[in-house]
Amino acid sequence: MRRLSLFGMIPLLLLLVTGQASAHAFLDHAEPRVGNTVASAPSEVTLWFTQTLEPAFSTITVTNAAGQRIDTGKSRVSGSQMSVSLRPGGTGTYHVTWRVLSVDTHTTDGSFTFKVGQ
Ligand SMILES: [Cu+2]
Repeated sequence: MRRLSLFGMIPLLLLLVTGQASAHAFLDHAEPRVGNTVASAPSEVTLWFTQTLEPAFSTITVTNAAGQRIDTGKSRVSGSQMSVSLRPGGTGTYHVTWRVLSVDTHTTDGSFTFKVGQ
């Protein structure tokens, strides 16, 4: 009986997850890729979202391993894509924090890391 009720829940959970993903702008993928290691410091970070963004209220902040902010502060939005240029930040773990307003007026945010060097 326990096993049956667990299987019964799976379609419901999938429905909830899918419904949420289509209702707001969530991070689809990024360059440099989430959690990845790149050989040299990138000159910009680009994020792709699941919905079209409102440029005025969408931002990316990037800090280097020393915690210094290395993004230029001017995020560029094109459709569901957003980029920001970076100053040289050296090696180590970079933190990317994003906050976006999608065209359906919902705000979402999140963060991830990638590594430079080693
Ligand atoms: Cu939404």
